[in-house]
Amino acid sequence: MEKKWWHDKVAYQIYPKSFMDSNGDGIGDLQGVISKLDYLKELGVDIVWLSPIYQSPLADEGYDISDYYAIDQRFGSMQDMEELIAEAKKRGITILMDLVVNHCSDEHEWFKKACEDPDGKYGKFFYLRDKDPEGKLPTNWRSYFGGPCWEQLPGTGKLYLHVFHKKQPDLNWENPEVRKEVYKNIRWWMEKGIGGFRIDAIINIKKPEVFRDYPADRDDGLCSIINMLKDARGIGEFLGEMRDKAFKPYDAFTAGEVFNEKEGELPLFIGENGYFSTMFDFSVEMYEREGRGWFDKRPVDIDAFRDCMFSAHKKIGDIGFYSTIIENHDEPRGASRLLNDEIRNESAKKALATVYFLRRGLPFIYQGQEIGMENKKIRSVEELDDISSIDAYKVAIDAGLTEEEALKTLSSHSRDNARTPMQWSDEMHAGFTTGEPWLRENPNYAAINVKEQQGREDSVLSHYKKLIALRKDPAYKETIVYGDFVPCENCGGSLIAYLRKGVDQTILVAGNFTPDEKTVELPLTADGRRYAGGKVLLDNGREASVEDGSVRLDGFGAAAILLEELKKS
Ligand code: TEU
Ligand code: CA
Repeated sequence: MEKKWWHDKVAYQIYPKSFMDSNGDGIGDLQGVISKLDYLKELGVDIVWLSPIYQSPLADEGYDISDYYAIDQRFGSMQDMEELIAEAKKRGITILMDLVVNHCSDEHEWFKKACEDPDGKYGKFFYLRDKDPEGKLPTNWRSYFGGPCWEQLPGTGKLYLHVFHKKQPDLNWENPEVRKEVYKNIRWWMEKGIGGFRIDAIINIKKPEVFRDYPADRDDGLCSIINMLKDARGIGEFLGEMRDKAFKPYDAFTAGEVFNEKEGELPLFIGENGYFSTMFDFSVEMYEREGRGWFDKRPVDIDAFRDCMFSAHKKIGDIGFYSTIIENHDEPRGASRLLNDEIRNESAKKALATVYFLRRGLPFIYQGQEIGMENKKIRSVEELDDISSIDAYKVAIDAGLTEEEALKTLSSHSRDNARTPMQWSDEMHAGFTTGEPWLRENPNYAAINVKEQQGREDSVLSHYKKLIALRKDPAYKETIVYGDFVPCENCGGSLIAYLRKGVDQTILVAGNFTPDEKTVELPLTADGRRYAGGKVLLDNGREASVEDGSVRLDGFGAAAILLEELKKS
């Protein structure tokens, strides 16, 4: 595999609205981010992905952009943005913007002009259809956030398509003018000195040639939008063009948010000369995908997590580099989702960090993950901010769940879980703001916060620092970044173990997610011998050792161990 500058880096996702508020209005902002750059530097972060900070009505918290060339004043100014890029650079940190171009906001100038003149230039920027006199919609597709994908184009006799919220009209990528605008914007931001983009919801830009109905899958008579994605062919033409015209000239780093790519498409997306540098490994999300709604998601435990991880590596092999995650702004907290109530302790959180972080791929840490932040209990529907969660609540009630049951579902799945204020200290509002936070903080901030963990050698935060340092250690870096991923298939329940095989060294990574001591048999060496022992490079404070071909782990133990081969007799 051709080596790239970003392969050995560590990335961190910031959700600006919830990261740090600098002026007491309860909303995180760019000056807040700047004030925490030293914290990120000390942690060992090289790449920062900023969730959207463009001008936006914030209907979907910034994933609905009304001006791609302006910063929303709640987050700051363009001057603040320039300062952030420059200050980050001084610390060796590269900034990634979020590229949200499947749709814009209904408050974008293009959409307003389309309403004024649907048959004119800007009408062609969107997917418009004439309204049927009988009121039948063009298709029965359900938007990701609930309800039909079609909405009346204000002031006209037409409908427009929105695969997400109605305030997020889909841009018509078939129109070369739209693509030209997108590429122009990408180049404009690259000129500002950013390192590249995380690319939002990109699989949705290609629609099928023929718009048709699919069998309804819920009582609302609608069908999942995924059906139309399956019929869409030829996304590669758009993505290849974007790569060549916008990314390549700047050698931009790009991380695609790709769900539902088709069988065999992985090499096209992130192989040599792929459309993107990398894409996220969403195998856990794909595993749990809802049937009838969020309440119907398949629970993920440690064994499911391990199986997803192993199959993802099998699938990607040497094709490219995944970006690895345990959470992001759309998911519940990794520690809450993957560790059940009985095992959610600091050792297990550090074990989880270990097994995900030392995989092959580019690790992304989501803000607060590094201190083991957890889901927040949702007490009432009024507390919900996220549009997707509000819909999921309704879907659960319509399906016959009680209010209590529906809220329980939301407490485990709501996107708000990831969006509560970052927990900096045990001061009021977790040290996030001196005002009233836009979203209630998790009441556990007195126990879980950066300040407390910074001073403690055995904290989750200290463990992340050690993981990052190990990944960058010249003695092991080559193996951790490029070594093969060899799963220990016979791990057993609630255990995860794999080898990273480099040119001349093998590192075992293992985690025990039970309170009891466990032993896992290791695969044999290439020439059929057992591993004799090993040097612990990192552990989570619990004991781990290798002897006679197996690894022994304390309850909740996790470690990275440099394996020693038995000398040939
Ligand atoms: O998410 C895209 C996506 O595929 C969603 O369906 C995601 O699975 C869902 O939000 C889970 O509830 C991206 C962004 O990450 C998300 O925050 C935005 O809301 C969405 O695009 C629209 O821009
Ligand atoms: Ca603010």
